[in-house]
Amino acid sequence: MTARRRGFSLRVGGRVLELGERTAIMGIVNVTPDSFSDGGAFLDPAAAIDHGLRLAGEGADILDVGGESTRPGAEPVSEQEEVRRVVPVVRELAARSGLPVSIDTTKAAVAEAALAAGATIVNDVSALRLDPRLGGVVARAGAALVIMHMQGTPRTMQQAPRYDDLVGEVIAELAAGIGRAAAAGVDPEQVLVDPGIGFGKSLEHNLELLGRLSELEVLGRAILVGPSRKAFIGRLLDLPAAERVEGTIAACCCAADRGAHVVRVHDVGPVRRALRVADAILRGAA
Ligand code: HH2
Repeated sequence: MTARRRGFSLRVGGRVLELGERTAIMGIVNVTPDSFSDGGAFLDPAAAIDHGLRLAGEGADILDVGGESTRPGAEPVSEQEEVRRVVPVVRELAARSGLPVSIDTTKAAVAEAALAAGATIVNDVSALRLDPRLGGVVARAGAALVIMHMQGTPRTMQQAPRYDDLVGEVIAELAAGIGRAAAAGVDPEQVLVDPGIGFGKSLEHNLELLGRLSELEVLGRAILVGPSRKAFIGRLLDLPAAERVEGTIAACCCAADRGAHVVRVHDVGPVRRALRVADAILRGAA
């Protein structure tokens, strides 16, 4: 165990995913035409499946499949289209990757179809605020649930994000999300929390949230964070999304030091290698 990380056991299908000993990696599989960093690259199901299998080979612990971009100003996708994009990819990756598959969606119908196809984790960037049926779907499946903080909606969130007490407000809203999950019958042990890097946050907000990540431990849940290739790194380095891997690694190592159990990233291989070293140092310091 690292000095700063409590252990958690997530039930994912018939298996248990142990979190805490080393930093787990959620590899991103975007089956979209318009994601901010890799839109269109894996819209074809065969390309998305190959990509997911490659991330598994590079050391991912979870594969997160998404069919709708959440980038600022992205066009909404219909339920039917999102199901059509993600279900074949979830089915193949659940059967062939050997890893738990997560479905990145805010919609109950999409989650239901993905869970039936073999997903065991639901990653909801709306923290159960957008679809009142989603919590019940997660509860009935016995799935794990990621609850993420977002100020506003993807359409408006980056217009003028402001907080009186950033970390306090993020914690309070995540606590409300945990409450919504419990009210829907989701086992609290199955819930992870995420401060939502880039979702209604300025550069300074993102840096403060990553720097003070360990304060989320008061929620008593495993912590997931997604800094991968995001605009705050681009702002600091003045580089496009494809050239933000070193910045992503720096953010992931800082997050691991501040209690992150899982990092959600595009560049699994480089982040895995970096975290192996970071985790060894943190374990030695424990
Ligand atoms: N970030 C994105 C999407 N889903 N889920 C969680 N839990 N945390 C995050 O930080 C997070 C997320 C945005 O990244 P990406 O999927 O690459 O982009 P897009 O939404 O444009 O597809």
